[in-house]
Amino acid sequence: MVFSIRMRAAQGGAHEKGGRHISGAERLVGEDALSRTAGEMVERALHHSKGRADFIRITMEEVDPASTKEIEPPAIREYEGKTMEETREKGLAVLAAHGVNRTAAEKALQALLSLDVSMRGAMAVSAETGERMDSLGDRGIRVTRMGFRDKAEAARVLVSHGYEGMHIREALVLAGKVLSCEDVLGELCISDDPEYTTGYVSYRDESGIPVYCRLEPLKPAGCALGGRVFFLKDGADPEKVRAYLEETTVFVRTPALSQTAEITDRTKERKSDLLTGLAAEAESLRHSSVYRKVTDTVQHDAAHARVGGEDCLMLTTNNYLGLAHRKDMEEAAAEAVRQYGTGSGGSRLLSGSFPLFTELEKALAALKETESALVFNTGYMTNLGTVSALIGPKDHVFSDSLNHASIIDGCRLSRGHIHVYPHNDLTALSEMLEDLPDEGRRLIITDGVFSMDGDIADLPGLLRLAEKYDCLLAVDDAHATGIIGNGRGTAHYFGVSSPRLLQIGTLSKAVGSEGGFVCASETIITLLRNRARSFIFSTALTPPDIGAALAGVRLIASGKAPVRKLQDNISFLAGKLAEAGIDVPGKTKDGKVIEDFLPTPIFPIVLGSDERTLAAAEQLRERQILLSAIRPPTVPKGESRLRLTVTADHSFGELAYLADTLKEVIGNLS
Ligand code: WAQ
Ligand code: MG
Repeated sequence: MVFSIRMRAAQGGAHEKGGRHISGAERLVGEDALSRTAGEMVERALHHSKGRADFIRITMEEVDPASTKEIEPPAIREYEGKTMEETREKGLAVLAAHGVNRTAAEKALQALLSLDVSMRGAMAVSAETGERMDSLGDRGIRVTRMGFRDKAEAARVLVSHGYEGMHIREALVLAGKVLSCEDVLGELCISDDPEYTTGYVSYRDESGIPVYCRLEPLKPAGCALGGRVFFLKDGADPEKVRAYLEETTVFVRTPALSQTAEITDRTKERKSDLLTGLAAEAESLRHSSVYRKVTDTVQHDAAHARVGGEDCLMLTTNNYLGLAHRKDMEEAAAEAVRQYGTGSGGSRLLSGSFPLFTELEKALAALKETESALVFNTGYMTNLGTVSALIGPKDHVFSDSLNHASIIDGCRLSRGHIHVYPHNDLTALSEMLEDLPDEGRRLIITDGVFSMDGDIADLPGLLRLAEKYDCLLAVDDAHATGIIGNGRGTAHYFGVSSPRLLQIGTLSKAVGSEGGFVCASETIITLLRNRARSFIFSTALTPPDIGAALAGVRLIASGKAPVRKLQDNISFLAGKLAEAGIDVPGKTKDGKVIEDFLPTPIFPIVLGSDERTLAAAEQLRERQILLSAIRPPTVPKGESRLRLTVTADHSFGELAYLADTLKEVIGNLS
């Protein structure tokens, strides 16, 4: 037996009581799919981009098989305009070419665009005059009782032609049913989903075949106004149209997209624009202040490099301890090559896990005092794989607003609910946690040392919240491992540990090699080994990477790495910058070193505009000082900065020279 299941959701109470419409849906399903479908509809109402519904009504009704009808789906056409205006014009022209009076179509479009609340259904207008014909107000005609005959097959065919997502599926069915009504000449539809800018017009072509013409973009992104217009033949009875569209059950056959010539048209149309479009984009980047390029650089150690034929003092490496250019590290890498070759040849789970991996993971777990550890190929892949493995669509992740891009991307990939809390603001975070419904897993994630600001997360405070609200807590120690907490990172710096804590880090910065890692409980590591796709589907790092990483971790753990020297350089530079009158958040202010200054090697000198920052970097470059000009999107607009990183390889003399030169250059800026 087939059931019609309908959902209507609103915010601020029921629609009748003045609630704002959030979402509506209708499907025809077998009895076995009733409860699952109801569940999906509830989810959709609770997590809608227009807001969370607090009123949800679900109706289920068995359909009389004798009163059902089966129809062909419309053929799909595509039109992508360069501007919204152009696309709207195209939609009007297409309607006008197929029986709708041009002025009537324009009038209907204007009527849609001047609604102050979206309608729940469609308005019926005369295809001759554009005058509204029904008297159903905001409600309009609600097309219901329709679905694909074989929903899974229809979805498969659509997806295989690049048509993904539910919008087009639902719209094709609706448009098909509407065109199956004799009295309707065509339809115009704009989505009310603020993020969905594609709409369509539908009509019958010269041979009477129903056509669904997608129009992109039909409205500006972020606009929550949408609606539908049905164009009725002259003399049609709107009540008869309504009764048919609301009461007759219609099944739509599976689209046979391979047979429509229109698809080929789309491909042709797109190709001709593609290459010119890309070239124009690249060209405009080249002239912009956020243009990025790569330069050949030969590093001698962490402080000295030859760049473009010139010897420079370098303050722009994350090789904080200088381990990447040490003889003993190079020898460890070479020895690993001699024993295991130059490449791993496979994923860790297949053939790629040579024995140095086990030793390295043991050494990392010991360094961080956790049960277990897992190595990934890069820090970026570590965050991507870890967040997406632990968090799914029903879960919640709480992410500091200044977290690294790899964390942001991991959150997006997880498809969980993302809650961004203001930087290091534990009050705001606890309010967010307090407001959360009880279901789903929660993960709080933060940089340990923030990469662009050099400040440190309040890990003890975060851990208290994680415990109170039953969350996992992940700290990314990319810029903390080998540096703070005697080289053991943020957790050690604060003296905290917990089975709910994940300590993420990289092997590519202070450790002097390449890769990333997670140190955590055996349980978490087992989950990551089995679920983290960036781990599973990457060829393992190479023997020299791991040989060097193991040597680096051992140097740090044994106290033989120059962690102390790095700390001395950090406080020396802070003193010199204070003398030079250069403010560095968290380190110096008004010619003084801040009491309890942050012991991190990252010195952000915020200059404001991209232009000032680039000019300063350029002048420093002329004086053979190399540091990075950090601009949006890496940092917020208006907070462009020189980011200098001090390492253990710098001498006091060089740092003093740096402070003097900075003072002079900043003094010269307008
Ligand atoms: N019957 C009549 N009108 C409806 C119905 C219905 N069952 N459902 C929605 N509407 C009206 C209502 O006024 C909404 O405000 C408006 O349509 C837009 O509804 O190929 O998402 O559900 O990718 O936002 C077009 C797909 C998506 C384009 C349309 O409509 C594509 C969409 P939404
Ligand atoms: Mg919608």
